[in-house]
Order: sequence, then structure tokens, then C-alpha cells
Amino acid sequence: MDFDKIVTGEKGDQMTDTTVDPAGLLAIAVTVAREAADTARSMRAEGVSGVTTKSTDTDVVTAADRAVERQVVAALGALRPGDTVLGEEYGGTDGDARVRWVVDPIDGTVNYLYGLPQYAVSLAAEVDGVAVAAVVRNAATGDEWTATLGGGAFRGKKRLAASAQTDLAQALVATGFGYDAKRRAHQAEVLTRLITRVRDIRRFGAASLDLCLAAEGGVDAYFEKGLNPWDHAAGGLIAAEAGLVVGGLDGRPAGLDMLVAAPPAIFGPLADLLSEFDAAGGP
Ligand code: LIP
Repeated sequence: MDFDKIVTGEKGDQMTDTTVDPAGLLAIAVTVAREAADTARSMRAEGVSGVTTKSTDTDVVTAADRAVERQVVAALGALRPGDTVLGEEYGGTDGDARVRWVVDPIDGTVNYLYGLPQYAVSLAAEVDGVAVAAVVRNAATGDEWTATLGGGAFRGKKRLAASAQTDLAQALVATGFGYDAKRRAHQAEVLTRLITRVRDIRRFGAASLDLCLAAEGGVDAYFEKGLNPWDHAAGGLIAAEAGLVVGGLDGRPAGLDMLVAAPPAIFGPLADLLSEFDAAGGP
């Protein structure tokens, strides 16, 4: 991480960490995310460049992913010099501040690669490890979702209320798949068993946007194995503030092994089926 020398301007005009107020953190998150989304969109308009791969030959990262994350880290360093940042492409900055920012610079990178308008800047602020402010901004469309802990979830100025579905068999469920072929095979086996127990399945390709879609009732529920903190830190708060239960299986919190976001009445039945199908298991 070579961002420890972030140029932050004159001492006097820096915003120091005098507050961990969620509203103040959200205002910063929205400002930074909008500028980052503008960069992602303008770089896409010039064509995709610097494409390399990470964990597998389909797990791509582009010059835009890297540039957007550098921009976010630099902006946060200027506005909140004492905070730490965890990002998908450059990892975590050093320090033990109360506030940690969690960023996916372009969530939905394969959509970005193909020019599908379903990719987002996802940015959350955690205080003492708990997400208290979140923004997800679709960089292609400008659609923006926000939330603060206890303050509700919004799309623009519209307050969100998620699905109140009570019958799993009637639920429209979104999910996603990893990049590793062995994991995808296991996820396909789980899907084969689940698909007859729900209304239908949707796969859009960006966890943060899937969680926002669930938050506004565009799907009833969402689950996925293998999500990193930057995939769901912001969308998870937005989904929870819209009324969904967000967690893992068997009483565990949401994490790498599984994230489930569902209305209270069907979270248990869905989680039980996913446990029965070993959805958190496998490679
Ligand atoms: C993506 C996730 C998505 C998952 C994809 C990929 P990325 O993140 O948002 O839910 O299904 O496989 O992991 O790689 O575009 O940042």
C-alpha cells in the first residue's frame, strides 16, 4: 500500500476526525462515491484498458478499478486523514482508527468489461467495526442508494421498504457465482436444488446492486457465497435498513462463507434450505 503519503492539502482545511456521526460520514461517502463513479463512467466511455486477471482467468481487474480505488483512497485521505481504508484492489491501509472505509471501486467488473450498465462504486464507513453509513452508486446509470445505521435506506430521496414476502415458494431470489470453476460447479448444484423451491432466480453480476435491488423490493431475497467485505459492506447496511434480515447460515453473521438477505418471514426457511444444500460448503 503506497498511499501513506496521501497529499492532504493545508492542515487547516482538513476535516479531522472530530465526529463519527453517521450523517457526516454519509455526506463524505456520497461526495467521494459520485466523483469516483464519474471516473469509472468516463474511463468506460474511452474503452476498457489495462485488463488483467486475479484469482482465475475470468476474475478480471481493469485500469479503471485501480484508478477509481486510488482516487477514493486519496479523497478520503484528504477529507479524513486519520481513518483507514480497505479496498478490493489495494487492500487495507495501516492504522487503528475508529473509522474504516470499505470500498469496491467497481463492483460488477465483468459487467463493466462488457459494457452492461450494472456496475457500481460501493463505499461504506464503519465505526468500531460496524457499518454506520453506506452509498452504492451505479456508475453507468447514476442510480444511488444510501443508508445510515438506524436512519433508514433511500434510493435518491425515496425511503425504501423491502419485500414482505412470507412464502419462500413465491420468492424471487437473486444470487451470484464465484470465479473458480470448482466453486461454480458446487454453486450450480445448490441452485439446481433451490430453483424448484422458489418462484425464480435472477443473476445480475454485482453484489452491491443485488443488495440494493433487494432493499427496494426488486427481488424478494438475495444470497451468495464468497463475498468479500467490499462487496457487501455498503449494500448490506442498505438492505438491513430497508427491513431485510442480513446474515449467514446457522446463526452466523454474513461473511465469506455465505450472505443471505431476506424478509424476516422467509430468512429462516431460505437459510435452512441453503444449509441443507450445503451452500456455504464446497470449494
Ligand atoms: C462480483 C460480485 C458478484 C459476484 C461476482 C463478482 P466484482 O464482484 O459483486 O456478486 O457474483 O462473481 O465477485 O468481482 O465484480 O467486484
